[in-house]
Amino acid sequence: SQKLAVPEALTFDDVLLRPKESRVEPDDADVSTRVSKTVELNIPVLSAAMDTVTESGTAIGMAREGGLGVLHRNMEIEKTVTEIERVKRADELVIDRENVVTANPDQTIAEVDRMMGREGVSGAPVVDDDDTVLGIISGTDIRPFLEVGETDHVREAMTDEVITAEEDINARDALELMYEYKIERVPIVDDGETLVGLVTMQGLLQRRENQNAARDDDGRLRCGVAVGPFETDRATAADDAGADVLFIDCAHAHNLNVIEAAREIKQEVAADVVVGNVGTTEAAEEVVDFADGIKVGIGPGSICTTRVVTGAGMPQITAVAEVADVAAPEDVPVIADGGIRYSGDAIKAIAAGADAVMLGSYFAGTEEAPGRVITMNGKKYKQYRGMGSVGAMKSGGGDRYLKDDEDGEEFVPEGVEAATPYKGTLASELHQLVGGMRSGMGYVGAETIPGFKQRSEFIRVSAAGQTEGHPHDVMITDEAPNYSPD
Ligand code: RVP
Repeated sequence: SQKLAVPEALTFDDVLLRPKESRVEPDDADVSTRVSKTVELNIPVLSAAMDTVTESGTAIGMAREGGLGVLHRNMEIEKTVTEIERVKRADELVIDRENVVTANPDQTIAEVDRMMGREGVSGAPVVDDDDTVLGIISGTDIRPFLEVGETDHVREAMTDEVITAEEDINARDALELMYEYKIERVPIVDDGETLVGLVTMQGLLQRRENQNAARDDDGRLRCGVAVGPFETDRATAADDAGADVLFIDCAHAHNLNVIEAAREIKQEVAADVVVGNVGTTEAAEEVVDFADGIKVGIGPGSICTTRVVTGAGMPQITAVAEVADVAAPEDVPVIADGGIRYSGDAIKAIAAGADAVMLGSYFAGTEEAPGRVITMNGKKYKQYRGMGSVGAMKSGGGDRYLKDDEDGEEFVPEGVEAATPYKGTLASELHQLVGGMRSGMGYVGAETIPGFKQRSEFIRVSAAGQTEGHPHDVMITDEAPNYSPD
């Protein structure tokens, strides 16, 4: 039958990269990339928009390492806005007035000591009721008073010759001031006296440590945000709050209503708009004219049951390649979303044509991911669930899978709820992931991501070849940081 003359589609385990002549050492591989038309990253990695993966903690960690976190949308719009603000403020040079902890000249030493402890700061500008800067008080100022004069006032203990700066100060000048006057914080003032912000040594050092961070033109961390295709309100609120990239969050974006709605959102916002998920040439052709990026993945996710529940899906290597064939000539970046278990999968996705990869399960076990650590049989885990699982849909994400009935009782889920081993910090996970990808570039002899996409070639792996590729015929005695047997 004609019906059975079907094409073959491939996924990660079906292929390997053909090793090629190389002079590229992994450390020399440049992994910077574009996630959308105007947003560049220093590593080609995104964390998934899932309520057990990305809130502001993960997003801050991702951006500091050079990647991008995409905030999930199982939250009120107001919370989306505060989460974006947290990311945007995290490494800001000048802390805004409303976030500066200040002291009052009439507070006692004991009071100000308690307040600084509570707020987690080691010093504070002293201001009067009109926010005029009168002095600055720090732990070192109050220590001599603490034993003898706890009831003395801040006014007596503070340093009243304050070094201040104007709002347009840059990082280098701020650091110079601090070294010159041996101070830890510089109040930022308007008209020479009114407090409008604060620069701290701690904040400056933090920024220095994250040389590779993904930042916007104002030096703030990059932040991605998932929005439903019909959530124009969330899209415009996120855009106003400073989101860099909006991700139209839909399990099947090759739905004409979804595409129309996504086009409307694109008209409304300044941020880049990534459209997804799709997995075919035909879907890519429908969106390539307006999307700033296209996200690929129909059913590859570790917690995803779309393929078994609906019978539909596309093995991920073929899906990425089909979309990239349409997107690349139009200069639209492609993101491979889901199914990545190892660094090798991630670099294979890039070889297939992706500019960046998105992962959920890989990061769900990190400290930064939302949720508590749970202990089962003496081992530590964190919860990880599909956004199309019953649990996630009950807390608001139902429309991604368009399955909730009127009263939300009879979900037909397309995801499961699970636990994933607890893994430690996001930075160490990213180190392994990106390190493995760099090594893959070394094996292929490519120094950049675009070069790698050009130069890489796949070979097809048999079942026997697949077995050979994993540790075999041995009993693993020590856990490797980047490999665990399935
Ligand atoms: P993985 O990295 O394999 O854990 O996959 C994560 C991806 O799975 C997400 O970015 C999303 O595209 C998809 N997902 C999220 N929820 C569900 C579901 O419930 N089916 N799928």
